[in-house]
Amino acid sequence: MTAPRTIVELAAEADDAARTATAIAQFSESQSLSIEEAYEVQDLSFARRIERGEEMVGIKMGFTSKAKMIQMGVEGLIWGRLSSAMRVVDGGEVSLREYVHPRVEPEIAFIMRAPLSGNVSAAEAMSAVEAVAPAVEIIDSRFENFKFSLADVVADNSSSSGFVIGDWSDPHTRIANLGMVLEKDGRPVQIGSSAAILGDPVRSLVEASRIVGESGLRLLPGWIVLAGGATAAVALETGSSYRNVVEDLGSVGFSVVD
Ligand code: OOG
Ligand code: MG
Repeated sequence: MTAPRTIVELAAEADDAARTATAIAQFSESQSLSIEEAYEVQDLSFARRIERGEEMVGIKMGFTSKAKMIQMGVEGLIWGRLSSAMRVVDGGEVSLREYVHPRVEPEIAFIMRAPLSGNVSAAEAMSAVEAVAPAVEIIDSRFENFKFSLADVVADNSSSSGFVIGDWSDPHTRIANLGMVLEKDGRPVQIGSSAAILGDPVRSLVEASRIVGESGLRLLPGWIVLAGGATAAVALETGSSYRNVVEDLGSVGFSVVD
């Protein structure tokens, strides 16, 4: 038996895998990892990005819809950290070479106006929001075959790897039940509603406030919060383009080059 790797070693492994787009074995296959330890791995792994000059620009919520939990076979709300280097401009291009096995999912994004942390009501959460927008998240598990336990995925920064934000709308725009269509090359490949995200994406923001509060953090002004995929995620293919078309909010997307 080899000794279990330390949190620092796991953080380095997760970060190297993401940086070099190389698949690794699930941590939980060779050692036990609590959810708390997994967030420590995420924290230290993200700190390596900061050391390389990336900036923390927000957070993403995960498994806020049934569709996502069913697709991945994992349950429990999770969160991950977004960095400046993960942002892709609306209409931009991504290269498959930068990822292991990337997928795209349709989301709703918030941008914060005021700090938020701990237990808040939906009204309190929304009063801290500057604007809302349609978004797509590019997720990429660093684990082989996109398979993981809840602790594994948390340690892997909840599969965060890219995100694209569309035009911002007034925060008073009703977002509780908007039609969302993920298109591939102009054809629908996933159809859903913002109501799939915890019944209303604002509940995801309420959960984000609570969950980061538990880690002693606050959502900061200017930060982006991704509410979570409304449908199952779709694998990216070279030469294709993807758009999330959201009723009343507009659309956002990108295309994939080799
Ligand atoms: C984990 C990330 C989940 C979401 O929106 O639910 C997520 C994964 O599916 O790899 O981003
Ligand atoms: Mg997501």
